[in-house]
Amino acid sequence: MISFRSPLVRFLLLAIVLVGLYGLVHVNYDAASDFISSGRKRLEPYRRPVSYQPGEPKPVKACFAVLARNRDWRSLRESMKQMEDRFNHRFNYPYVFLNDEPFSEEFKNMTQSMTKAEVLYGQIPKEHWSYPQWIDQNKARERRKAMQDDGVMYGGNESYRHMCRFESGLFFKHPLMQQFDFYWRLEPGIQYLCDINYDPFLYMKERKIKYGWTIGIFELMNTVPTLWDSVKKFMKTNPELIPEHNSLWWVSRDNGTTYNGCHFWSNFEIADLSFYRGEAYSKFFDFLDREGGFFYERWGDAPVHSIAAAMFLQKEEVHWFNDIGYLHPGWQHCPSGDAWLKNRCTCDPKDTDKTITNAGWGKCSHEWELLPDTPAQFRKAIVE
Ligand SMILES: Nc1nc2c(ncn2[C@@H]2O[C@H](COP(=O)(O)OP(=O)(O)OP(=O)(O)O)[C@@H](O)[C@H]2O)c(=O)[nH]1
Ligand SMILES: *[C@@H]1O[C@H](CO)[C@@H](O)[C@H](O)[C@H]1NC(C)=O
Ligand SMILES: *[C@@H]1O[C@H](CO)[C@@H](O)[C@H](O)[C@H]1NC(C)=O
Ligand SMILES: *[C@@H]1O[C@H](CO)[C@@H](O)[C@H](O)[C@H]1NC(C)=O
Ligand SMILES: [Mg+2]
Repeated sequence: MISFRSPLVRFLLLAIVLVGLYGLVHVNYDAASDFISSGRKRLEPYRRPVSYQPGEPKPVKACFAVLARNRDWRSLRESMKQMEDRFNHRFNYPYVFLNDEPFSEEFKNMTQSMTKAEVLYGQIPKEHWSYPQWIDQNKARERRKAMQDDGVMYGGNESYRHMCRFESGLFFKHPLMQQFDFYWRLEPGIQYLCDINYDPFLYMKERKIKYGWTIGIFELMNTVPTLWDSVKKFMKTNPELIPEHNSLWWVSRDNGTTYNGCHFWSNFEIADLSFYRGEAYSKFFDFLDREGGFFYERWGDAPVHSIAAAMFLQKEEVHWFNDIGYLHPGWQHCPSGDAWLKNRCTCDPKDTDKTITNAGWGKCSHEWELLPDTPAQFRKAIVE
């Protein structure tokens, strides 16, 4: 007969109760972390709450950063609808909208009504959306004309250049951005193709990841004819800013002689703002800005961010969010395998018209996975 006075039986009952309580608490935590870390070095299971409320302090001071014009509100509602449904209705990270003009009441109405999270609207200071005094504006105009005649994409477009310069080196200096440590860029007219069941900001912060991406692709080289020459000049004069274990091999496969065009497609990017605010990136952007290529050519923020990440960060500090399905008109990244089913993806990984594959334009993503250490010879070649 079982006696409840027996110390053994009491101990067993207590153990059963404790195990039960442990289970109850853990149902509330997200199992996705284990899933996404498979394939990487397995980390200690991390207990993370599945949701945060609007206005509640988050484990990471982070926001969506959205550069937009007033007329973009309709396609932004599409993007926000996707972001909210796939991710943010549970996490409620705030949105920061920035514009070179004052936002209209209509824009504010039409965007804030898409989320219960906090929304902030800011105007870009004039000096962040105009010509620095060292730029020859006549030369810039002639170069735009020439690039347009040569059929360079957005080659004749002046505002596009201010946009690329702003996104390259200035957005994180806006007063509204100062309260944040991480940002996730959101553009009009994009789609999120799978559920995101965990907090990518927290994922990055825990692992000290500085830069996250989902599409790696080749650049149109006629937009950046002399960018790599400038990068090489910078590397020679600032070798102390380039760590031994960098990822430069991803952007140059010939020991630094040429740029292969690989870049992270920055219309999606999640980054630790301390990367941009730090000494290395600040010096790099100021140097490029002086070189003039944002206006005399059409340097994009994507190659600028990407070359900087390859140059200043170690491979472990850059993360491919392979499990995040994402479409920006032109290309999509569609996860395959278990993630596709589990995260309720709606894209077709075999739709090669849109889906980045291991060949052609998508080769850069694939090469990241196989990236060997940058050869010592490379370093010698660029800094000596
Ligand atoms: N405020 C403001 N935002 C701009 C301007 N030009 C572009 N943007 C924003 O900058 C981001 C990038 O512009 P996009 O037009 O999407 O450029 P893209 O992604 O290279 O090209 P497509 O999307 O293929 O047209 C978007 O968030 C735009 O809303 C501008 O002149 N003013
Ligand atoms: C903003 O929305 C409110 C109610 O939703 C409406 O009354 C108002 O007219 C709207 N304003 C503009 C400029 O769209
Ligand atoms: C310049 O580029 C933007 C895309 O960022 C586009 O919306 C706009 O129509 C272009 N302007 C001209 C004059 O081509
Ligand atoms: C890069 O340098 C290494 C070491 O000297 C050499 O073996 C390799 O062939 C070089 N690669 C290219 C593409 O120049
Ligand atoms: Mg776009």
